[in-house]
Amino acid sequence: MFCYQCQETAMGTGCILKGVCGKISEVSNLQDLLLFVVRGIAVYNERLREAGTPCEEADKFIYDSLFVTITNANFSRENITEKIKAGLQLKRELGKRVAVDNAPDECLWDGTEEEFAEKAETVGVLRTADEDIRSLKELVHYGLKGMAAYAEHAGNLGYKSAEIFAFMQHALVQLTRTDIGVEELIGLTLETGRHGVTAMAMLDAANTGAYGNPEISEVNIGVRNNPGILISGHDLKDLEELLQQTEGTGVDVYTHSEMLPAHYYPQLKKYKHLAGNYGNAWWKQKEEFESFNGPILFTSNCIVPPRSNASYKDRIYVTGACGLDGAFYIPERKDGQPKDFSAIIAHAKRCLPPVGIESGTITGGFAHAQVTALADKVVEAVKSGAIRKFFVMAGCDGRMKSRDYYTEFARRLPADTVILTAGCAKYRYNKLELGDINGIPRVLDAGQCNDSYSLAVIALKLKEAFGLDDINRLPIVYNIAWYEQKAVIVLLALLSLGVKQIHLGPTLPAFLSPNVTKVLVEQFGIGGISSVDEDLVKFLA
Ligand code: SF4
Ligand code: SF3
Repeated sequence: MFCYQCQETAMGTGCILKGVCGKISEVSNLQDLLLFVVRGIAVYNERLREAGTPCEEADKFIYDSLFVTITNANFSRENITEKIKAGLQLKRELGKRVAVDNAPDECLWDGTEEEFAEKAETVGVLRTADEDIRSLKELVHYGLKGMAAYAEHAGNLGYKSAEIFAFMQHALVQLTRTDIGVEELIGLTLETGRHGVTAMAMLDAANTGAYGNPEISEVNIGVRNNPGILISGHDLKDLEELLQQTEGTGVDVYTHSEMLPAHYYPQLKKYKHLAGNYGNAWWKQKEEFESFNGPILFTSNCIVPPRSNASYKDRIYVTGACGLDGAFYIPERKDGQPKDFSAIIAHAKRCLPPVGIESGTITGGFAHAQVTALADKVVEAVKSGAIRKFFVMAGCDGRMKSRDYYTEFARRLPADTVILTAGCAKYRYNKLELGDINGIPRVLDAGQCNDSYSLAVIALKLKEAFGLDDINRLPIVYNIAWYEQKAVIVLLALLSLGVKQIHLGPTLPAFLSPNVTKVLVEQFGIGGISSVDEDLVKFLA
């Protein structure tokens, strides 16, 4: 195996024996093979689209499979093998509908399951010899994975975009080319960012269309005395259906990690048995799931495969793009019917209530509409000097000790600064007592990682309010923590909006070659982080 798609990659260079995330070599290779098949499907479907007859099943298969290969979503050998078989079948059918001249191996190869392992070893990241081409191809691939995740969540709410599907497939086709050069790939990277903005805007429209605009909300972080189901990941449709099916059953629903912002939506917070948020960011789940006592549902990343002796091992349910051997899989919706959560609800009823690990509340709900409603107050606070600077500290959390930097940085920011956040990065500082400025909390949580879109909208609104011609003249510093590939699409989206001087930590991506890093530094002023002391001086200057 060779995988270097996330921030925790082994030795900061690449996982080669087993993933730090727990992904075994065989599964990593199968994911590479799935992506190879997906690229072949994209070639056929692009031709069909040109002919005006794109295959919808292929659109869905492509974004779903990209999502499956995102860090910490799917660890199941069986599930990914089945997906490859389904992909090969789909590819055969598409091949009957359209001819492709000079078809790449991605189109031509059609092996049996016995041949998967051998083929998989030849189609991964290292298939590309040139390190800069490889770096840019993977950068685009990872951006597409993030975009696919957002397309899937929006799709679950009935929002689809032919433009996004066309772009994703166009980009995948470009990635099959062995003659593509650095300049073309840089152009493709920027285009990926532009379409990332569209995908995030679409998901924002889907979420707010279905559940209303997030509003300032207090979320309980303690527990009640009923059995509970803990729901993790990012899919709000799954949560809504679970809430509907648990209503009146005596089972409470708690959110975990990236599901926390569900509490900010009027149409989700109205459920009285949406009891609170349990625990912290994804990487703490091994200890926190023990004491939850009830079943846990993963609707997307981040899963940490449990230890063999974990008490909660038989309480894990997965759905959507998730996969974990030994976990109970809840099938997709069919014929417009909701998913069937009866098994997990019955399971919860047999369990003890959760044991509390915290108490009190946290506040969030500062997505773009809510912040816009407060715009006058915010602008006034900036003009009067009460707010000196905003720090966008969105992104991901992770288990590396070096991420203590973000807690320390937040703690030591002066009292006239405000943190704008989104994603699970917030768990590094959202329970600190950082106070408020004239009633504006010093940590404004816009939501999940995909709601980073809100932060961009807020920046554009502030630019307008201050009559500036350049988004980079706002008093905003970007100090972003990344981990997986959704952070990659967020980064590319911000670059496409013209945001410069983004600081990325705790380490720069291993998949950026020295030359590609140089381009990002020269063209966009991207930089890493250093010590809290140094960065505070530098960023406040
Ligand atoms: Fe390693 Fe990250 Fe890939 Fe997992 S996803 S195998 S930790 S680089
Ligand atoms: Fe977190 Fe996995 Fe990225 Fe959605 S849940 S931000 S890491």
